[in-house]
Amino acid sequence: MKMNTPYIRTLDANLNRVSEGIRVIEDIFRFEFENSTIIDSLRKLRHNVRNNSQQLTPLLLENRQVHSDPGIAISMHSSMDQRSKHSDIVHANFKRVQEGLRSIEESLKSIKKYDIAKKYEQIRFQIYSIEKQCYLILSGTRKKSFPQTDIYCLTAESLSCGRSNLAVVDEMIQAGIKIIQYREKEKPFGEKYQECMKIREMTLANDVTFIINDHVDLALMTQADGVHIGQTDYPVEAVRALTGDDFIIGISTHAPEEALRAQDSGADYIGVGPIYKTNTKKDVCDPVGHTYLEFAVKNISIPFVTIGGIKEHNLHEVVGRGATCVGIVSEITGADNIGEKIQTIRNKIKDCQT
Ligand code: TZP
Ligand code: MG
Repeated sequence: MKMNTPYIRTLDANLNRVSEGIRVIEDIFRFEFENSTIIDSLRKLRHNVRNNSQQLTPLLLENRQVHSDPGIAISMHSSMDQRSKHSDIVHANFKRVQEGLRSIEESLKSIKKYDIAKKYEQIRFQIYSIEKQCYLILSGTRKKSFPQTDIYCLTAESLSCGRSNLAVVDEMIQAGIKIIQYREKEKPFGEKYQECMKIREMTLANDVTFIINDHVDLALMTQADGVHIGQTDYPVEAVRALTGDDFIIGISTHAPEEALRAQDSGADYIGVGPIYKTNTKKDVCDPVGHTYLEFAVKNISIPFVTIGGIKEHNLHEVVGRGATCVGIVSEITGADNIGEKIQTIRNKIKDCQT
């Protein structure tokens, strides 16, 4: 097919500009802030910037004319921008990335590649949301973030072989778990409050992120790190207005549209599931299977927890498909030896990743 060279060259230049801009920000968050959540999100987007237009690579290279580009001469004769602070460099590069993405979209539309243009529009929206997260970190407003970890544990007293939530949480912490959700549907609020106050103490002392299921009021009262909500709960934006920015909000999702919406709404992480049939959650929808997990692995740039019916025996199926953090309830709370079970699961995850 005959292609319009100026649009191809614009596309080529901006794909490079966007990747380079993302890389600059990524390196600052890698070496200066050591923030793995931001690094992972940016890395994923940078790969998508390349992969989404892979089919056009030969065309882009054939049309590249570095020496006759007047933009290069102008750039070589202009003085270097003076940016000293990391925040200035990050800000300037986000703008560069956003402008580049917009230009990519327009070029793709001009050569009638509408489907690919849509993918870059999606990346631009994701970049807006990561820019906000980076800003909050740089300005010192945000101190909490979803930890980089392999297992997300949840409580379930009725599935804990007679052990209390507190005893189970203690074993999870001793086994090195880095994030725990308090999920308790049966008890009166007064009791939940007392338990969460105790768990807050235990998790703070051990640098464990503490999330409370369903109840944003309980999470705020007990100074938990965050709340986990469902699709039919209050909207993420409304919860955020109540909690402020230094608070983790997670939301369960069951389909690609829900995941994309959650990401745009400023959620810090999503639940992806239920992958398999589970009896732990009562109001649960049918299993979503592996296809939705594969979508999330490819397209979601915020952290996500793969959950629902995950056991030692099927772990390899989800980790093999790219799940990096698994949410597990009954397989862990119901284990004879919780510490040993966690270690076994952890080893299996590692084995699948190598
Ligand atoms: N959200 C989606 S499935 C689920 C939750 C809380 C329950 C998962 O429990 P289990 O025992 O690991 O299947
Ligand atoms: Mg809920």
